[in-house]
Amino acid sequence: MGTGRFIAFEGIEGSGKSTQIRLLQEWLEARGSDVLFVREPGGTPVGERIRDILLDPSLSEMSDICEMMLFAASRAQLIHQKVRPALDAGKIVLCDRFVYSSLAYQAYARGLGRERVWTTNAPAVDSVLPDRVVLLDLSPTDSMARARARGSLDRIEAESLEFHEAVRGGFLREAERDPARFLVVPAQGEPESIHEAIIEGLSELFEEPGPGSAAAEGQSS
Ligand code: T5A
Repeated sequence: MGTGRFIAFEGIEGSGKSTQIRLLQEWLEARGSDVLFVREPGGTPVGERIRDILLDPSLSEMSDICEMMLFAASRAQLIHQKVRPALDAGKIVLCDRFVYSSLAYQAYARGLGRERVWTTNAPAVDSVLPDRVVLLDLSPTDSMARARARGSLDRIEAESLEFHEAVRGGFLREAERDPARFLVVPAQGEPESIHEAIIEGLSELFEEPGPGSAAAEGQSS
């Protein structure tokens, strides 16, 4: 992978991912960073068409396996067309959801199993894993209240409270498996204070290499 930085935001619906990504992007750009924002499913012309199918409430007959593969297909195109080139160009990529959403929703909540979902996604991810994953943790009751306040629910938002509990549990299990990669941030409270917690949690990713450090001298120790 290139010299850029890859940060994924995860969490149940309405946990504030878009809000926090926007705040982080503004903060990074004010410091002169070159930032690419992408979202899943979607983020490319191919992926946005797949997104329309995935979220269409009229397609309730969609099988769980079909759903898993469509998310992976959108992801494959995003990595190929946007994420890998941006990382190779040294950009900071902020991604609204990534493969951990497939683990939480399809492996845990749908019950397809972690190994099957991971194996299906391996060629899509193509070894491009985020440097850090910001998990915005919110209760499903609060999440659904925020989603309903915005209007009609999409195909996945319309699932039961138990489903969304299982999704939240799935994310927390993934965070426990990989604590060095995950930053778990409570998603209650003012957006600005959540933003500050994220900046603090990610600070080592944005530290400038000091003069004389290995990174500054181009060494790869
Ligand atoms: N999915 C996705 C899978 O099943 N498998 C996969 O592999 C992938 C990639 C995507 C759906 O697909 C599923 C998951 C999803 O069901 P989406 O429309 O992209 O659908 O859904 P979300 O990513 O969940 O997007 P949302 O917009 O619903 O949630 P966000 O981005 O987390 O939240 P945000 O920032 O838009 O905020 C939601 C509302 O809450 C308010 C905002 O103003 C907004 O109204 N808000 C706050 N309110 C109070 N306090 C705060 N701190 C707040 N922060 C934001």
